[in-house]
Amino acid sequence: MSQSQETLSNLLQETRRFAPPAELAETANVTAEAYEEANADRLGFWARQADRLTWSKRWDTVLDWSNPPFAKWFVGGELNVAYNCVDRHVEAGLGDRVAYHWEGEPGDTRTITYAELQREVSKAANALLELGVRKGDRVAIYLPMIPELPISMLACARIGATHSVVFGGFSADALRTRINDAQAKVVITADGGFRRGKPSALKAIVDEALKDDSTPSVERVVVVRRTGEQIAENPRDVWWHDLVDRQSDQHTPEAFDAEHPLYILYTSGTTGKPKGILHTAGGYLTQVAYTHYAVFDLKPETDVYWCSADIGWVTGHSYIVYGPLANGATSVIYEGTPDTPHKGRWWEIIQKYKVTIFYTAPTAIRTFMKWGDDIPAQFDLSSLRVLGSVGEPINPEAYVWYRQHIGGGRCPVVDTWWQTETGAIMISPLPGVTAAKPGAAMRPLPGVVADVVDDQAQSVPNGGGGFLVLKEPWPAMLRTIWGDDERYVKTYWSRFDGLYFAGDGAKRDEDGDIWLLGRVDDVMLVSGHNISTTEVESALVSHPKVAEAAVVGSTDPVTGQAIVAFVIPRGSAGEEVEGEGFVAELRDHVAKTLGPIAKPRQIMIVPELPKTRSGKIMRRLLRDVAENRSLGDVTTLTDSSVMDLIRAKLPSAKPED
Ligand code: 6R9
Repeated sequence: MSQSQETLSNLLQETRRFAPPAELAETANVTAEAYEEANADRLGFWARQADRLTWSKRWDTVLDWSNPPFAKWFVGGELNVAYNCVDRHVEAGLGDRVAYHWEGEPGDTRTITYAELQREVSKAANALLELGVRKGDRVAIYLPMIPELPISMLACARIGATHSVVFGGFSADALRTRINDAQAKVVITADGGFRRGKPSALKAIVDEALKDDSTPSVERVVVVRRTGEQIAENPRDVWWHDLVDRQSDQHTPEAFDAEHPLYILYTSGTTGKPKGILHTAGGYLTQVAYTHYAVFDLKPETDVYWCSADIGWVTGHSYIVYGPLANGATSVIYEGTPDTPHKGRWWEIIQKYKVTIFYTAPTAIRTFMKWGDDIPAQFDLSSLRVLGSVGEPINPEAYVWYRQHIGGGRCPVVDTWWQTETGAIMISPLPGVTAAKPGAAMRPLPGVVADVVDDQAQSVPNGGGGFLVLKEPWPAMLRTIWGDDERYVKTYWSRFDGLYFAGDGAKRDEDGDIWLLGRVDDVMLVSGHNISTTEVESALVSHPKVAEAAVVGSTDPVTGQAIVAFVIPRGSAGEEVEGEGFVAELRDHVAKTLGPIAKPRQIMIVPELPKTRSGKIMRRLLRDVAENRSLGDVTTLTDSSVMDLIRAKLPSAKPED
């Protein structure tokens, strides 16, 4: 990035700091010494974290990096991931501890202890074996947020089958592509799940994906009964309750190699077919367990932890299933949407289960800001002690709102940067150590080596902007793209020699702390200045009447690209937001916050923004709108009618000077 990026970034100065509460700092699981310890001996540090797990055979070598970028961690070691997540806690006398408080959207609940989880996972493992699933086979899992989802994942892990969870909101086409790429032998699904008070029809989508022999690898489909809706039955189908309930609840886990494939998870990206990100057993479990313990300061005896993500995304894999269970945590799982049956549902869940650690995404936080402060205020959230954020850069205003209105001003907020590919959290404050800045992911965690570099791969000085890279391999790193080593090398390791390129823009502030600026494809070039969408969006969201903003660069004959903003007003802003006055006020506000160069050419007031199903803003579609093109691929949108709502707003939103 050019020098001009620096000038702009420095205008958005953040002076607020939130030091850890004294009590948390005193009792924190991880202190500042961990950074020094890892710096002094990075591999020794990771070996000590791996020792928190139970291995059937200890490794000989911590890392084999003789054939980069193909890493092998804990070479020669053997373990069973499901044993580590379940059985060992039961053996340690913790069988009565709750693993999951599950809350269905209609209000039905299920509490599962570690002892019950051990029986359920064993039965499901025996069922998969009966269906002929063996070590190394792939199993596709297409389930709603019900207990059978983690149970199925753990059953696969237990017998050495590799799971591929496909998010329940994906279409038949998306499901078919993923099943075929992984050559899945079995599909586990449900008749449906509950979303917004209605049963969804999952099984019909599976039938559509599998029709006319278009997925030849699939031998059987296991169907969980969740909604009780009528479904079409097929000879290859078997009901979960017919198959699993009659199995023995005893199963002896076998140890697998540390590099045994644990799961494949597809990321869509902007171009080409989805990439099957491959994670393996030992390194992955080591890092998710460590980061869950360190970043959330988990005290498994007393904490109640809730990550609101869907298990269909990597956040759910690492921080609902593998990390928390490896640590023997008690977690909450919620099936449905935050506004069913009312907009306080999440806060009601926190109050009910006395949740102490809560992990969610900026998109959710901004939605709650839009709905108004009075909603969380109706609930008792005093049990909370640590809050986390993931998925997108968190705008400083959203951060402060989250801290204040959810955390009561007393809970540290950890902004955690990572990716499906990294498997685990990489950059984040530590709640008992870091004086966090709202909007900054701060520093790489102990054992992680990250940097911000320019296009010549040189580290930028403090105050500079550039590309985020990872300089050393880490235990939970992806091992390859399933079936496509060449694409793995090309996508992540070719832009900078010997460095992992994350695809994100970042800056380093005057203190050396890292701020994420969004995907590099989203950076705008205005009159020769590189301007990050994230910074303009944060400036807009810092206006008291703005709940959410998305910014794109639109082709402009004069400036090359011009900034076009889409803005959702806050719930309380009411009528005031209609009309020219408000738009002018916002443009001035951006000019004051960031400088005149960042003033949007055009601002459109819209009711919704297009988001991917994991909650990330789809700027590509907004660029199509801004440039008056027909829309590109909308299949990953949560709700495609959002684009019609935005289009309907267009005539009134005329460009200004
Ligand atoms: C975990 C997850 C990865 C991309 C990543 C980045 C964005 C995630 C972030 C963040 C800024 C954070 N991202 N966390 N950007 N601050 N705390 O979201 O994985 O779905 O693979 O997305 O998400 O752009 O490159 P995934």
